[in-house]
Amino acid sequence: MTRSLFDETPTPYGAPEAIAPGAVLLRGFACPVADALAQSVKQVIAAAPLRHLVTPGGHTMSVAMCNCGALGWTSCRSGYRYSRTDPLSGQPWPAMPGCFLAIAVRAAAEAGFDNFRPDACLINRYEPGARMSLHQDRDEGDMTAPIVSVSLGLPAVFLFGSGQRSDRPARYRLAHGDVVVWGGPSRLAFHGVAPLADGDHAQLGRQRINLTFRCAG
Ligand code: MD3
Ligand code: FE
Repeated sequence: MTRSLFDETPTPYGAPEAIAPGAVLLRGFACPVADALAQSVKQVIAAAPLRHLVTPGGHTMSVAMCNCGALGWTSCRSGYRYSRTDPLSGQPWPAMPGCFLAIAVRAAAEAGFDNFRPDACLINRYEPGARMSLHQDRDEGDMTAPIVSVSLGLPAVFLFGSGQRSDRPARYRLAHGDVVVWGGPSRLAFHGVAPLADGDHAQLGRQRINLTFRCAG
């Protein structure tokens, strides 16, 4: 696997980019706090280990997940739901680290959402080959609130469709430190992630971590 010097150059934080109605891309926005975020991810997953959820259809997801905050997203026989406790331990999810909440609130404000107070953060861990097929996020209680996503580690190709699964999705490369705010008409758009290409990230190694902040309750 060859890597160009270009891939390792941190993305400079430029102007917010509107990529769809209600969707704002903040390239490199989390770069200044990326090390602190990665450190906090380690602490959270030490308390609530990453696990591969089984879909209600019986498939094991290639992405490994866990949660922090008051509510966590999990699968069960009948579908998906937000739960106050980790089904693996029966304990509440780890608290949302202060640096998580701070970057999510700042990013939302940058995109025009002034009172964003997420109560859930889903941590997704992609190893090479892991992917997420096109889906909508519709288990959250407050659909007027945006979802804020923070990418760390290896770059991924993010697929962004319209309101219909059948439309051919647009593709965006999301790299270390990139933040996207998905609100308004984009909140219910179909989206997914193409299989992760192998690589070795200077800070995170052979993986991509994605944090999504949600108002679930
Ligand atoms: C667009 N995660 O956890 S983040 C997910 O990179 C999820 O791990 C992907 O989709 C990842 O549900 C994508 C970007 C994202 C998150 C939520 C969205 C885009 C979205 C909700 C609505 C529209
Ligand atoms: Fe999603």
